Amino acid sequence: MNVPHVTVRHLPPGPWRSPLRGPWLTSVFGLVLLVGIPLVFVTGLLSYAAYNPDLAPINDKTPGKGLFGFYLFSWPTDPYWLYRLTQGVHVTLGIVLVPVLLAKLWSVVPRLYTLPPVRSVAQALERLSLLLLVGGALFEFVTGLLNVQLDYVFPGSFYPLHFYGAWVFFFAVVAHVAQRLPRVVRALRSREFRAELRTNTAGTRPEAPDDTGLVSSRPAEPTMSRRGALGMVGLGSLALLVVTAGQSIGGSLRRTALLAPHGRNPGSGPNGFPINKTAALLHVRPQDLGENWRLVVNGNSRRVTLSLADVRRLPQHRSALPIACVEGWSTEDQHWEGVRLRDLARLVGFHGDPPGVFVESVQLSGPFRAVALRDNQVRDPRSLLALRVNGAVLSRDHGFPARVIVPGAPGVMNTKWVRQLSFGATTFGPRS
Ligand SMILES: Nc1nc2c(c(=O)[nH]1)N[C@H]1C(S)=C(S)[C@@H](COP(=O)(O)O)O[C@H]1N2
Ligand SMILES: [Mo]
Repeated sequence: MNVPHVTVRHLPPGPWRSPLRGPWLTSVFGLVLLVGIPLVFVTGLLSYAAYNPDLAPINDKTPGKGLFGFYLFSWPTDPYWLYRLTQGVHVTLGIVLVPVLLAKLWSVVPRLYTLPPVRSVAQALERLSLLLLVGGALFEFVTGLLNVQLDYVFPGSFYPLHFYGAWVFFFAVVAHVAQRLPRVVRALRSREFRAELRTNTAGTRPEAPDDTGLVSSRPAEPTMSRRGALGMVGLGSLALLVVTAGQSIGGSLRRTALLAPHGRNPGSGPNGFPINKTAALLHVRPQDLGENWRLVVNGNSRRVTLSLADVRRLPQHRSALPIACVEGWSTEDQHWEGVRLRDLARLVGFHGDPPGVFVESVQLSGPFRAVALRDNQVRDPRSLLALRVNGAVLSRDHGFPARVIVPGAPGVMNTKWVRQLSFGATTFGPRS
């Protein structure tokens, strides 16, 4: 349907001759991204909040955030699988959207080559916003994928890159949607989705040329229907879902998680669940975990030093909690056993509601050797300094002799090889 008052723009003749390119197809891909990308964005922001960055400098991987931290809140401990869900969605959906993103870019790629490149100030601004949009999208997806697959390709700098990139991308998306939404609605109404799904290659005709300039002026013969193109992208996404989701869903699906860098084969037995970083990799010294290991518990005016035997004599409690990593993988509930954090607070004089705690590992360096936990996390009866898991003593790589486990929180908060707990530490800085 060609509305008379609409100026018809064609693509420059060139290599872009697919008869499938047109506003309808672009809008279908765009609509999927319009639903998916906000979910990825919001779950990403939640992930930042889940680190409790305002509690202590060591928790904050993006200290220069400024106003972009406006939304931060105390991360709750309920439901106990909260971060498992939000971060599983963030990473899995991000990966599953990759084929859609590529298809969307393919569908508009000729427009990125429009000549002359700039005709007016307005057009220059539009092209700049497109640059931020496309650049932002590629940047966010590539940094995210690299971090998940290779972790620490950008030592230390992944968090700020991904965080600021997300905000740039967000503003570019808002501007783009504001500009394009009426056109998308018009394009989606121009063809019936179900009719399109019934059309085979032979019946496939180019869309009517319009002012979007997406339709080729010399369309080639179709080699694929729109149904085929949508199916191909959909299958691509489905395939990625199948090889990814298992790392967060777990169970026997973990074996299908071919793209999961962590623990497709976590071993068997009580300690047979994924390990993020082994003791050897983090240079945790065996002599610090042996006979000489002591747990130091600090209160405002009291310090208690406990041997492993002492810790074992304190009241032991159980809780079933998963480990859920920022990289998107998580475990099913594991059955932990150990001393409640709030009981340890009581040991150094906090008899009412306990304060937050600064947790330090015997590990000498690395970003996750220490963490600050908020009072709601210490107060929760499921929060433990765990000594055992699934009926056995913790393995060295899971944090022997003692590790923290907290409900609802990112894996980062579950410090392994704990040596010191400082309750109510006002600065949440290291003490000696
Ligand atoms: N001391 C120390 N504890 C740590 C880490 C670390 O690097 N050092 N990594 C954390 C992260 S990022 C995760 S996801 C969990 C993983 O625990 P697991 O290896 O037992 O599965 O441990 C946490 N505890
Ligand atoms: Mo993690």
